[in-house]
Order: sequence, then C-alpha cells, then structure tokens
Amino acid sequence: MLRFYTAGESHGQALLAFVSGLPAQLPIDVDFINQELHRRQLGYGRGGRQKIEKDRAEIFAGVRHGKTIGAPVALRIENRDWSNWEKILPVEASEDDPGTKKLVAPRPGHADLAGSQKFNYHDARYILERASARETAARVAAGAFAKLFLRELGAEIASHTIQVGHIKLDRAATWEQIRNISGNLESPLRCVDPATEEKMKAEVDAALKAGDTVGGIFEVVAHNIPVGLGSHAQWDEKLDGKLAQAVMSIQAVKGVEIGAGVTAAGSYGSEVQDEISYDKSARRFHRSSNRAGGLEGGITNGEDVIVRGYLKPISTLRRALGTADMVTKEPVQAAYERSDWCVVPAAGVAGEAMVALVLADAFLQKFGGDSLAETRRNFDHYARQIDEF
Ligand code: EPS
Repeated sequence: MLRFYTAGESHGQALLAFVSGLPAQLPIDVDFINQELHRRQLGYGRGGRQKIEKDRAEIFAGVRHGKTIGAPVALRIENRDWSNWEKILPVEASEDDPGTKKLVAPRPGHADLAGSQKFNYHDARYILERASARETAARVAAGAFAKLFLRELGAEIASHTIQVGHIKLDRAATWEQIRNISGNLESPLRCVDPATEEKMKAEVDAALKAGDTVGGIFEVVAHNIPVGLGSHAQWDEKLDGKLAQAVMSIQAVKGVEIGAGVTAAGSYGSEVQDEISYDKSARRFHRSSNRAGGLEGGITNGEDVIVRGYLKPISTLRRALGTADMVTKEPVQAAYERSDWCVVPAAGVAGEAMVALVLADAFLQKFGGDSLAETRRNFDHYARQIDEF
C-alpha cells in the first residue's frame, strides 16, 4: 500500500512529506521532482509569495544511489519566507506578542472561524497556517514519486485548465494537446486554446482590479492506464470514489467530476454511455467515446482516466466581505493578507499529484512487488492475460 503524509505550515521553517510503500529500486530523478514543484509555482493571478520561494525537494531518507530502497521516503521543502516569520511564530515558548499578525476577523470561506472554534483559539493564525494551499507543495513532491513509479509502467499524467471565472474552453482537447500544455512553462493559464486563454487572462485581470478572486475548473488526465484497477466489489474499493476524495481534499476544491459526470445527470442514457465494439485486428475492445472518464463500476476500463476539480474562488479578498470579530463579536470586515486571486493552473498540478498517488496505490494493490522488477513482472503477466482475453 502506498501511503503519504505531509506536515508543515505556510510560514513555518519547511514543508515535509513522507511516502511509504514504493517498491525498491525505483529510479528517482530529483530534477523531475523539482520541475514539478516549479510547475506548481507558476500561473497567472498569483500573489507575491511565489517571488520569494524557489521550491526544491531535499531528500532525507528512502533513496540511495538515485533509487528507492523500499524504506519510507522523507523529504523537505524549505520555506524561504520563514526568515520573515521566525520571530512571530517561534517554535519555542516566547513572550513575543504576534501583534498585527493576529487574525481575529475570520475570512468567510476559509478555515479561520470553524478551525479556531474547533481548536479553541481566538486567533485564526494558528489555523490558516496549516489550512493554506502552500501545503500542496508537499503533495506535489510526494506525487512526483508516484509519477516516477507510474512512468515505469507506461502510465502518464497531465492537466490543463478548462475554466477560469466565467470563461470556459468550449472544445474537447486531445491527450497530445493536454500533455503539451501541461508541460508548457510559458503558458500563463495552461489552456490548450490561446484565444480562450487570452479571455481567461482578462477575467483574472478584472478580478484583480475589482479586489476580487476567481475560481475555475482543472482537468487531470491519466493516460495508458490498464483495465482493472480498483474494484466494484466494495464501496471503499471503488477507484472513482478514491479519486474524488483525493481531488476534493485539495484546498478550494468544492466539486469533483469524473468524465462527463455533471452533464450526464441531465442527459438521456443513450447520450451518455460509451458504446463498446471489438477491434479484431488490434485484438482489443474499443469504446466509441469516453464519457465515463475511464471508470466503469469503480474499475478502470483502459480508456484515459479523466478527473475534474471545481475550484471556488479563493476566500482572501482585497475587497473584504463582512464577518464578525472573534474577540469583540462586533461586525467587521474580514482580514486581508497577501494572497493569490487565481490558482487554477497550480491547483491542476496538485490535482495531478493526488491522482498519481491514488493510481500508484491502485497499481501496487493490484500488482504488488517489493522491488520494481517484481512489480513489473506481475504487471507484464497480467497485461498478457488482458491481451489474451
Ligand atoms: C501558497 C502560498 C501562500 C498563498 C496561497 C498559496 O502564501 P502567502 O500566504 O504567504 O501569500 O499565496 O495560499 C492560499 C491561497 C491560502 O488560502 O492560504 C502557495 O505556495 O501555493
């Protein structure tokens, strides 16, 4: 079983990630991990923080001579901004007053109020530090390990932006287009259509000008996924359910869609299901479309796995909303502090990481293996069974 944990606060010393369950002898490309971290930092509509940070993973355990050793992996991503916060948020007990850094006017939509009530603080600083989407850097580093594992078995994952605010991409994109834009470090919003991307940029500019924020939709596509990951047999074995939970857990995601799930709800069955045929020359089953997003009955069906994350606009608004002071209980304006006003492309990279981690776990559950060679043998054997079906 592949497991991962993260630790770390937005303005603490570092973010940490632990990944256990990867087979031994998996080659680890540190440049690839850092490239993934760099991709997460990009995107039009981000605040000042990304100018301070240069996220890089330092590996402390589980990798020797460039390969995993079957032991838990531990890694660290330094927060460069920590030097500006060390005195305000020291680890040791201190008499220093957090002063202006105290947050008593909870932002509607953020974890500020519910978290403060739950953990019994009258200062949301202690909550928001961990609730911050900065934590996704640790997920992306963990997800890079999962991607490196999947790559060994021929599977690839990419993402792109299909909506920002009110502007939506109105055509389907091919896997090649998605893969190209996913790795494009110049594209401001990682949308496959340049004309739509221009309109999306204008939407982001308008939000900034109005002191507002915008949400949107990212789509993660996993390519070359074998038939048979996940299971229909028990509710918690269904892979669509696991993917939904993983993507929903990303900060600001309020909806998850598999394939054409949202439009399917308002369509006839004849318009939704993907018809099946058999290609005798290729000796494989074929579907006329992929509205199911590569999953039927909670099992992968060999088509691309397609998962969309629906992001609400970020809850830190320069034109602040009304709230109630946690100490005085008086009506006040919500706190504002430096933040982003559009994070759709960055959330897409976090989405890729979460999908990679869930799929890597599903591969390992199905194929097992303590070393990569053993996993590969089991995988090849099963691939033959599918070929001969
Ligand atoms: C983020 C870092 C944060 C925010 C953002 C994501 O840095 P700071 O709070 O220092 O500006 O930019 O976090 C949030 C959107 C949030 O709601 O907390 C990052 O590295 O992705």
